[in-house]
Amino acid sequence: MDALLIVDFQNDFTPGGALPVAEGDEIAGPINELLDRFELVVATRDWHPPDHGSFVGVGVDPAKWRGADPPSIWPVHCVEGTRGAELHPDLEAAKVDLVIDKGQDPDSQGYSGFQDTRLGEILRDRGVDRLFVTGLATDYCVKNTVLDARREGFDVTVVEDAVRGVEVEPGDSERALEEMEQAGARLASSDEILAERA
Ligand code: VGL
Ligand code: ZN
Repeated sequence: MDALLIVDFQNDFTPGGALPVAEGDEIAGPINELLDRFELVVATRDWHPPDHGSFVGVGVDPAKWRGADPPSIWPVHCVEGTRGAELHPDLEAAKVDLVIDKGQDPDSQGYSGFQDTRLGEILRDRGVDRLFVTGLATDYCVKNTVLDARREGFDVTVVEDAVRGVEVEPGDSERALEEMEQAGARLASSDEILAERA
């Protein structure tokens, strides 16, 4: 069974948002075209408490901080319940079956949709073995979600034209895609996937 996964396609990660990804809004087109081709569509949301340790200026106890990703590096973004944390209005959200919130622990970046959530369990319960991944950002939450999906044994395809990166350093997205491929993920365009699923 196949599922479409939409990672963090939220207002704050698109132009005009708090942590904008260039052309982040442009992924709406290919994602919307894919929605009808999947029996199960799951969206994740970055969903932080107001004092999340990822935010610039929030003091973090290094003894409590979980994971290798550094804290206090991002502008305040995707605070639970705010407009910036809502799914992007161009996404046909009525076709999303399930929304999974993550990044709720103040002491971890929580980039991956599998971290501290029931995503893996839910997918396995529904018989999903193949994941088609879209969303934002290629070099953070998409990458970490894909690497965890591979660790959990899912077959993963990354939809190249339905992801965009933050690019803190130029080339970060390209390197992230290579890392995902190294981990066994396949890269394909939305047109290729539409043709496969016609
Ligand atoms: C993300 C930076 C901080 C992402 C989330 O969704 O890729 N990036 N929090
Ligand atoms: Zn975040």
